Amino acid sequence: MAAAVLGLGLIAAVTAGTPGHADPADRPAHRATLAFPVHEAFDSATNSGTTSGTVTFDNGWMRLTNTSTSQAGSWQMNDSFPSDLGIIADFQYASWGGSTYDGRRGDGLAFFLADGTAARGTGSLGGALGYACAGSANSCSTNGVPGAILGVGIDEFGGFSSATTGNGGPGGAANKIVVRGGGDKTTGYRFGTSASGPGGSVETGSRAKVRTVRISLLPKDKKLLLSLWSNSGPDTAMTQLITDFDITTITDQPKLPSTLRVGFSAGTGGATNNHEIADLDINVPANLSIAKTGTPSSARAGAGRVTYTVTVSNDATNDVTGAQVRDSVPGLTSVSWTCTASTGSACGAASGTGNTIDTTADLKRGGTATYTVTGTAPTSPTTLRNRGPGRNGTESPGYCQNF
Ligand SMILES: [Ca+2]
Repeated sequence: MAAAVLGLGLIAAVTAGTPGHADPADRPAHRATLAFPVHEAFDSATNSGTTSGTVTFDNGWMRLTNTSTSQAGSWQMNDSFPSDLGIIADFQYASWGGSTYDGRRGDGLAFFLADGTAARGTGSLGGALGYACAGSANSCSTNGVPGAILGVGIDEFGGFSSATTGNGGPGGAANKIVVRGGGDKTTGYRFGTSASGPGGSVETGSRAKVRTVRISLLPKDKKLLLSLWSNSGPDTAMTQLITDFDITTITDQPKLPSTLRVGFSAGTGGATNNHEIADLDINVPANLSIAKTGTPSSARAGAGRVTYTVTVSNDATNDVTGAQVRDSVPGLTSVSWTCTASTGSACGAASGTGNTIDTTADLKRGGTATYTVTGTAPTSPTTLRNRGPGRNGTESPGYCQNF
């Protein structure tokens, strides 16, 4: 009897965490140390953070500035998290409805990180986006966010690149995503790098054209590597705009504190816009891999029940909660599976049936979840191969979908 080659190598998608879709009531919103994943919907003035400056809440959006001139506002989470974990943050923003100065609306908004022990506060208005210090060329006279570590400006007007922002810069440049380093009072906030917005713009023009930005920050070999993705509106692809920029190379960059908080800020000057955040998800990066182990990669047709195992492993980077495990089981029928986890880790479900495994696991550093899959081989000779987007889930950082 001919052998039916069963493609037992698997298509697997392993996603660390599933941000953003569960009921916020299920989320740990307020703890001394954040438990990941974190979700903040900004649907109410009562939320997981504290505001300063011109912040209001409106129909599910946090409005950091309205369309009045010369404003700045900010929000910072109440709780902090260890800085050695790295983070992946996804947020949704809109910038719209303002009036122009010199032909452009503005100024922009920023995602930032600050020392978890620093006082909260807002930076300078206008082109400093409520994050950086500001003043004259290469010199600051008004303060930035206290104890700041990193600011990523979504800058429609262009002032966040200016020499009069954050003790210097390459010069005003509109529609950029701009990375500035940390600082305190009038020191630091130096220019790091910038990239043009997707499609050459960063302004959404309306809430309906909300954009999603993903920022990943990964500690690696004493470096702190920042990557950034943005889409250009609903149902558009995420484009990677910044890849592994090491923020420790920025002039006057502060030493990394032991804990961090996430914040948002925005500013207006002569140019204005509503600068708004709809949603924030934060997770820790995890480096998951997935492998078929044991038992044959081919089986005779009519061989009856076939069993193989799939092991999902978490490396030593971070514990991960709610990692998604997906596997398509080709060729077999009457498929069932059971899951066991290593000590301290947990299977989201102990067992399941069907040719699509779609489940979750909580995996400690170095932890594993092992799926024992059993199905019935086909009765006639057939070549069945399973070709997928990747054999493992290690496409950094912990996500292998949506890119
Ligand atoms: Ca919201």
